[in-house]
Amino acid sequence: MTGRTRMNLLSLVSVLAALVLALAACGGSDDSGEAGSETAAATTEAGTTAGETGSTLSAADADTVVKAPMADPAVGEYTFSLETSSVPAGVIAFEIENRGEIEHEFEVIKTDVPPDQLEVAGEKAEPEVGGGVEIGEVEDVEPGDTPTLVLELEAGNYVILCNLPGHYEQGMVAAFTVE
Ligand SMILES: [Cu+2]
Repeated sequence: MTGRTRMNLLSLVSVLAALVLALAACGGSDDSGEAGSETAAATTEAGTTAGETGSTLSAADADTVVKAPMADPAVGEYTFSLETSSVPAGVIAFEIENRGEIEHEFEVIKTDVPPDQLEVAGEKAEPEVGGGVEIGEVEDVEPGDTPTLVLELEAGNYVILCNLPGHYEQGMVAAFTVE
């Protein structure tokens, strides 16, 4: 083996090693950096379009299940009757049930604005005003429908509301706290 060949072999080895390292670094940052946001987006999208459990999280993943009837006739058409208003952080499965006579929505917003103080524009609440962030929702919940919305929730203050025209203003909102 000549000196020149050995040099070439050595540099080939270091180029390969550098490539492997670079690939490993790329893979690693993708996994840690974007997996979380993709999960949240997929959940929101599935909840919005299909009105069913998110594609990446299922009810089987839930740390906590919260029965979440809405429009119970004993309370009123424009109401939520959440089983609990406070849960530990983690994966929460909301078992929604429309017990009323008209269509509603189930929208989860992370916000520090109290539920009765959201801004209203036209006939709708503007829960993003004041820093609110929509975490997930199920639209078009018809009477008798029982969709499950599965979301990963971090600690903080949330509101759950129905934002069909006029429904928020008639009181269709509830406070929800994640500890
Ligand atoms: Cu409603």
